[in-house]
Amino acid sequence: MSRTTIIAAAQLGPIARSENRASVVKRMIALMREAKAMGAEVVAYPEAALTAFFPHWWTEDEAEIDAWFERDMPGKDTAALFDEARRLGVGFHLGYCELDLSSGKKRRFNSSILVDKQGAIIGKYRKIHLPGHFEHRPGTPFQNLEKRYFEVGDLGFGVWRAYGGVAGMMICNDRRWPEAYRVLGLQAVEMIFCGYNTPVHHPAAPDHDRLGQFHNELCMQSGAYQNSCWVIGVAKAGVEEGVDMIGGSAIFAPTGEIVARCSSIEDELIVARCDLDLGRSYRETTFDFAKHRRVETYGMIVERTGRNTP
Ligand code: CDV
Repeated sequence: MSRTTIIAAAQLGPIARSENRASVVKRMIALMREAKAMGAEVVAYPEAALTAFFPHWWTEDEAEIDAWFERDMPGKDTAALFDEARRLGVGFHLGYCELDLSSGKKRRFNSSILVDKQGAIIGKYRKIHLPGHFEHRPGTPFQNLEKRYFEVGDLGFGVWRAYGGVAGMMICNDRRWPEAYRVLGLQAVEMIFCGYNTPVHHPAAPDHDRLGQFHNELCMQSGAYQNSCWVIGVAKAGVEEGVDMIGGSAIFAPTGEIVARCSSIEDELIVARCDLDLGRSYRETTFDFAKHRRVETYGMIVERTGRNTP
């Protein structure tokens, strides 16, 4: 019996700094309904999907920073998304900024969750590879202050039984790091959800700009292929408060092929019929980890080549 899950990626166009969460959730619900109409079992939203991507701006005002974060999930404005998921019987993946007060101390994370068809949260991930810088760089056209506004995630890369298979998550910059996929691959992940906010311009290395979309696809194609899994890359796209974002949301098969890709930089839904057994022929041949991975020799190779020596 084939295991097929219809997966939707709901790209979001720009979100204005002044746009409130209720308005964004309304946009997301419209995409969720479209996903349901196309037979999707799960719909994926981008990183920090509920607001404009505020790490592009410097502020020292604690209350202003906190206002970009969710204290509760679901909260006042996001409850409607959970209610709609339950009503339609569609699961979802959501990236959001999490304010965690549970330890009595304020902790901020760039997080994502998996929600099942009954509207229950079944998995949470907190972004590990935070890009950008901590200090104020007022001379640049925009900043990436993720290192300032978020702590490094403390939940590792986990997997959950969801949507008929084994699901995992990573967030934006994580997708550029092979170890993120491999830790999930070692847990036999079958679908990886990855939301992102990626500017076209890279202030620290403008010569990389022309390759933004190429690198976006390169890392997700290879991550999918080398770990025999589906990857759902879903973007915030378009010009958001003066920052041009690459978009290019796509669904990657375990073959490394792109099977669906957004063609706009606006709110747009793509859907793919994902055969979860497609990964099996790779997992049991080329990428049979137990048979072919030789971790015990890798340290020797690092020593010999001198890579990573301080
Ligand atoms: N939100 C991100 O993690 N963005 C980074 C940018 C800053 C390079 C990315 O890897 O796409």
